[in-house]
Amino acid sequence: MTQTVPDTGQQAGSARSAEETLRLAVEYLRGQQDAQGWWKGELATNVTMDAEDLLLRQFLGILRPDQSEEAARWIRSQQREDGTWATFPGGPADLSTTVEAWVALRLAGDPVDAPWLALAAQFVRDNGGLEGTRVFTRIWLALFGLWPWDDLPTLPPELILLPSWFPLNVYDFACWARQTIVPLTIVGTLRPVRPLPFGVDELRTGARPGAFAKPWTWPGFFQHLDVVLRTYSRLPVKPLRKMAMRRAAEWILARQEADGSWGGIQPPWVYSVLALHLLGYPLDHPALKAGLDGLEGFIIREETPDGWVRRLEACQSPVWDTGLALTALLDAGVPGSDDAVVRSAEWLLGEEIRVTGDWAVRRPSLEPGGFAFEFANEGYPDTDDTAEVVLALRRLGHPNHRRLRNAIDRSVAWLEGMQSSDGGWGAFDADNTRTLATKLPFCDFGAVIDPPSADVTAHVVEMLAAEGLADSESCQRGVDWLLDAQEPDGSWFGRWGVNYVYGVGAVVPALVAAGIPAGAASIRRATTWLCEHQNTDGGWGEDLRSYDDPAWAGRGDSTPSQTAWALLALLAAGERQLEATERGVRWLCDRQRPDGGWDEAKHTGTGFPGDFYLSYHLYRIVFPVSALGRYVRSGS
Ligand code: R04
Repeated sequence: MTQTVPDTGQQAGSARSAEETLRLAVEYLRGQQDAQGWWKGELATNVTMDAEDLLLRQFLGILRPDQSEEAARWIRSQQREDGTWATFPGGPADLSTTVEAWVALRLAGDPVDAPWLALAAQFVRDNGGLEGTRVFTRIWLALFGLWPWDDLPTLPPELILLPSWFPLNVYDFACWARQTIVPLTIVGTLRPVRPLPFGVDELRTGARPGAFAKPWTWPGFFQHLDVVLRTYSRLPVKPLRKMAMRRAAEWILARQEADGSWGGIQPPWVYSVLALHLLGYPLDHPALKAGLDGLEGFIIREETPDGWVRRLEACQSPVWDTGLALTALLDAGVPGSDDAVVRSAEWLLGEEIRVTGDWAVRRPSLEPGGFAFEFANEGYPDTDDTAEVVLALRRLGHPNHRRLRNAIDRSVAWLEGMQSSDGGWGAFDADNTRTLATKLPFCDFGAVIDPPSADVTAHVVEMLAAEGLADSESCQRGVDWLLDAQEPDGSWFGRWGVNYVYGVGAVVPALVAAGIPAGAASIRRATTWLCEHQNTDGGWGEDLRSYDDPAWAGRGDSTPSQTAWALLALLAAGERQLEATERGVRWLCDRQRPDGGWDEAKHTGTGFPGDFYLSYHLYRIVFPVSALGRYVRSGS
């Protein structure tokens, strides 16, 4: 985009200066703040959310025509040229997503011979059919009698009875998988079928399940175990089943959050609603009513030239966004006494978690503390949000200094306690590293454990160092973990952001903060990697395909957030004068919109590497503001 702003004399030509770009961006960011002090950008994912929203409502008998019409309009708007759907913009056709979108559009009344559905069906048949879709997709089909419950992996509700030391107990699963699986054990036991007025034969290949793998391999072992479990579930007398079902229901009810959600994320939420409903809870029962009303609060409606569209956010990110926005404003030089800063800090302090959650199963003597990602997720504070919020709050003088300090001290203690035995940090749990769960045939989608990652560990290390704890044993073990995790090419894997650029953008500032000299070999290799992966336009970008194909590591069209991550690393490494840094800054200045924001068409956030991606709509502003702020202020 060409700029029409007058030359400020900063650069040759008519380009906008870094100072002016920053000033406009700060104004834009201020304009995005809610009156209550928080920021929240949309969290975009893919159309399985919208398809499942319709399927849930249909199943419960509460689907309204306006809802299916508006969701269908959104789903159609996301269809690729070839009639399929992807899990991220610009991505390849995805079989499960295409099947779910096709079923949702049929439900909304699109005729089976509509050209756009015929194209999709052809793709599905040519690429494995229903038979090749993920387990979640086939569960949705089974609910409507379109797939046999018997042809799904069994997950018995008795799982909830296993003690936390036993292999494959529910606490071996990452919290997001745990909260999904427990309600699904109930659904998979009750096996409801509510027919639809249409079939899905257009999507079948007729393929039969393949032969069992050898019993001494994991796939084979679990296939044989499945036969045993299925036989058990057919026994007329199952001594533990009734107790297990009751315990599972209690487990679910005890974990509903103040906004009616479970874990603040769509899958546990939707399956918990389903499970309670199937157990006989009426839709006007307080738990179900809160669940369904709360879900409606995650709906975004928008008027488009084609009419209203409706889409469901998989999750909401206010605490994360507010922590990052506050850091960005402070990086830009906005004073701690500024009204926007004070209001956001005040709001964040009110979000501190003071009760224990599932994390206490692995750390029973640890005092509660920390922050979660969402408005309401008391059971699942995470280390990443806690580190980022502390990094922001600690820079403020607060009118009530004691209150701020106490919250920070509790967060620091909680984070130290949440360190895994190998020295790194996972996002929601300590030592959530048992890989047995990943071998279950049920778990064919997404990450199901939460082991330490470089990005999260870096955020915690950076925070400990900022708090003066760089020399503590906890921080030093974190540093060692990070040095150990560096890739041979000098980068770090990005678990929650795309991808190696995110890893480097998190780890380099952390290592430097923790006292590793900018000239150390590890830092040099990282900055060299960045310089080698800068685009010719001066920006950085990394395609989501980097998670599946090493050829894409560090490569892709430049985006504002990824360019900013690279700059944050270069600036932390003391490379302000480097030409690569200047060109990166120029890329941001040249691409800024007249209103002070940036466009970002790609997803740069990661839900599950390879399977599920997120677009945080605020990333395109908060990270450029931080990077430009640190650039401008380190130059004076
Ligand atoms: C960027 C920092 C993130 N920090 C906290 C993470 C918060 C969000 O975490 C999740 C978001 C998710 N969405 N959907 C799922 C999910 C899981 C998360 C999800 C869960 C289960 C299944 C499918 C999707 F942990 Br099954 C939006 C670390």
